[in-house]
Amino acid sequence: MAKVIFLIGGNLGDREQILKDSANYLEKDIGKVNQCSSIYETEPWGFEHELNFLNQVLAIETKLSPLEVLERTQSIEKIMGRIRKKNRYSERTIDIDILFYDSQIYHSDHLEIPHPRIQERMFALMPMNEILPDLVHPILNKTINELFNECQDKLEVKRFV
Ligand code: PH2
Ligand code: MG
Ligand code: MG
Repeated sequence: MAKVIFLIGGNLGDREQILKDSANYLEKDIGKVNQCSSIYETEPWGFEHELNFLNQVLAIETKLSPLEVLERTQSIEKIMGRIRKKNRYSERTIDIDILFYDSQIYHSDHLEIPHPRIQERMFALMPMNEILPDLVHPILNKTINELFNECQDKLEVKRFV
């Protein structure tokens, strides 16, 4: 069994219900949810939008490979009504990102693990720091708590539930 850490979030629609539904789909299609962070309300990172995001981190146990996990997260995003635009970053109902898969390092055209921008994003670090402060980033060789303390991202991230 592998331990996979997901970041889920979106800024359109009934944000809280969509997070709950997505977590239920993840448990059904990928594996047992062992830990989940609080839900955080977060300012859009990397683009301008009037609607804030809700974000949450989940730790799931799975027997699936990284690519199988990716396929399933993409089908759940579709079911949950995600429409992809051409812009790099844009508003969405749900985005499901794989942050870590055990301590594996995986690079392909479609998938990069660990997620390459965790250390730049408070909206990922703060919920991770709540449930997994001692997890070591396998490339940066620092704990989540160290990355959280060093992160310069000043966008607002506050507990929502
Ligand atoms: N995801 C992005 C870009 N910007 N900002 C916030 N607050 N939350 C996100 O989940 C997010 C973002 C790219 O996937
Ligand atoms: Mg993302
Ligand atoms: Mg994504």
